[in-house]
This record gives sequence, structure tokens and C-alpha cells, in this order.
Amino acid sequence: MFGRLRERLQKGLRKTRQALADKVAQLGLAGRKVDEALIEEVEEILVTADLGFELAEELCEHLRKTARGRELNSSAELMELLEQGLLERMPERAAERRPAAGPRVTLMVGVNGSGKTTTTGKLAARYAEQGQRVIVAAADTFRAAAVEQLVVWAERGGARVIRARPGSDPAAVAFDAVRAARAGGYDEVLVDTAGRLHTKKPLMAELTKISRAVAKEIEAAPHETLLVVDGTTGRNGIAQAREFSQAVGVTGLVLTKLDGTARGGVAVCIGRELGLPVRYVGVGEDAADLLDYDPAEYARGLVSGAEFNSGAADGAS
Ligand SMILES: Nc1nc2c(ncn2[C@@H]2O[C@H](COP(=O)(O)OP(=O)(O)OP(=O)(O)O)[C@@H](O)[C@H]2O)c(=O)[nH]1
Ligand SMILES: [Mg+2]
Repeated sequence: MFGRLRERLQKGLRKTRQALADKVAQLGLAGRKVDEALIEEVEEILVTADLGFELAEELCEHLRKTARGRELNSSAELMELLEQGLLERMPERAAERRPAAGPRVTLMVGVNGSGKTTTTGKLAARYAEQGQRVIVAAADTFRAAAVEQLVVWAERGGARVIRARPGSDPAAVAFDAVRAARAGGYDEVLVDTAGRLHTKKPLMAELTKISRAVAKEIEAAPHETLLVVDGTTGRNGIAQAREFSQAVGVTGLVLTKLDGTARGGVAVCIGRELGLPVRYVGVGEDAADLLDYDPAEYARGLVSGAEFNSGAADGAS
């Protein structure tokens, strides 16, 4: 099982890893000394992978400390040094928040199209597979298609869907779902919300209202508020995360679509800069493509793997 997850993550981060590998290969490392000129070139490469300026600098400092003056034989040697440095600096995985008793309520928030509904569906499928009883609240009442999309996911996983007519109050739908979960002894409530721009005040206020509505039924709810960020948008996610955090107190991040981008480093960067735990990463459209964030595996997914170990990335050098 674990091997399969690792494979999925490796596959999901392939574009990021490959882009790094190609650029590092172009440095022509065989026989080059680790000096300031080289370190500067490496720093630029790391920044383009969206690891963030701060982390790129720290990794360069790691290179200076561990390898200054050393003559390198291959790209793989540099990647190993970077992997070591990265492993020490990955944001930790944090424990999930869970109530001592009763249903756990998770609110999914984020900008339009970031992957909220897909992630909600994937989580519902995962919990159901673990034997949990799941209710999904379709609190995206703007788009009828969003509800249908959720119903398809939920039926696949055996979760119950609480829905309302298009145009009705999303806070009421969320409240009804939590009430039904309490009454029916459910374990998990996932509230899918409509996408909204973090710059639009009234829509952000609506999220606060949804959050308050579920707290009327269960005081500590929502236990988790997950901000779903489209990984392909890179560092834009940071501004989004700040606004959403201010409005609803985000407890964790989900980075999606990492399979479609060479900016996979953004998960590390956003997590570090905001001090928010990364909970899950999305690397595809299947239910099994939502993976628990694992710092060590993630670091390896970014900088190691076949592309380097085979030496293929060294090309003509
Ligand atoms: N490749 C890939 N596609 C994804 C992933 N997560 C979501 N998607 C796709 O991204 C698109 C948008 O996903 P949705 O889940 O509908 O996004 P949303 O945040 O609910 O969108 P709105 O409700 O309109 O704000 C869909 O086509 C999904 O299949 C992922 O991890 N990898
Ligand atoms: Mg949606």
C-alpha cells in the first residue's frame, strides 16, 4: 500500500522533478567545483521551482556548509546534497483536529476551480472506505452542476449528500448537514463551498456565516477548515491563504493539481511562509490521487527519483 502511495506521489511530482533535472543537467556539473558562481546558478533554478526565495537561500547555505570547494561528478551528486538540505527544512506534518466525540466537521474553502469539490469527493471516498459514515453538504448553491458533481462522487463512495435548491442559503445547508450528522451518528461531515475570490468581501463574509452556522449545532465546529489551493498557480496561493485565514481561520492546506505543474515546490513554500500545515496533496483526478502530505516523501518527490539516479539527466556532460 505504502509503495503505491509513494509511486503516485513520485508520478505526481514528475513534472517538477523533471524540470529541475533538466535545468541542473544544463549546468554541466561533471568536474565543476561548488563555488559561489555555481551556487548562484543553483539558487535561480530553485526559485523557478517555486520553492520560494527564502528556502532557496537556505538550501544554498546548506550547499556552502557541506560542499563548498568540492568537485562534483554528476547532477545526481548535487541533487543528493539538495535533498539532504530539503529534508531538514520541510514543514512538519501536523496532527489532524478531531473532536473527542460526535461528528467531525470539515469546511472546504478556496478560490474558483481550485479543486474543492473534487477534494471533497476524494475525502468522502477515503473516509467511507475506512468504514466511517460520511455526510457531504453541498453548500455550493450557486451552480446546480456543482451539486450533481458532488452527488456522483458521494454515490461512488457511499456517502450521504445534503443538498438544497439552487440559490438557497449555503449556511442553512451546512447547518442541516451537521444536524443530520449528529442525529444520525455520522463520523464525518464535509462541507463543500462555492469558489470565491479572496478579494471579494461579501463572499468572504458568507464563509464566516457558514462557519458560524455549523458552530450553532456543534460548538467546536468546524474542526477543520481546509483551504484548497491550485498548485499550478504557484505563489499566488500565498495571498489567497492570507485572506482566507483572516476570514475563516484556516487550519490546513490542500495543494491540488501538482501533477500538472513544474511548480511542485509551492507546497513547501506556502506551508512554511504561512505556518499552516499541509494536510493533503492532489496529484490526479482519481479518488486515490489525494495523498497524505508526508514531508520526507515529498522532498524525495521533488529532488530525487529515477531522473537523477539513472544519471540520464546528465546528458552529454
Ligand atoms: N490533474 C488534476 N486535476 C484536478 C485535481 N484536483 C482537481 N482537479 C480538476 O480541477 C477541476 C476543478 O475542480 P473542482 O473540484 O470542480 O474545483 P472547485 O474548487 O470545486 O471549483 P468551483 O466549485 O467552481 O470553485 C476539475 O476538472 C478537476 O477534475 C488534481 O489533483 N489533479
Ligand atoms: Mg466546486
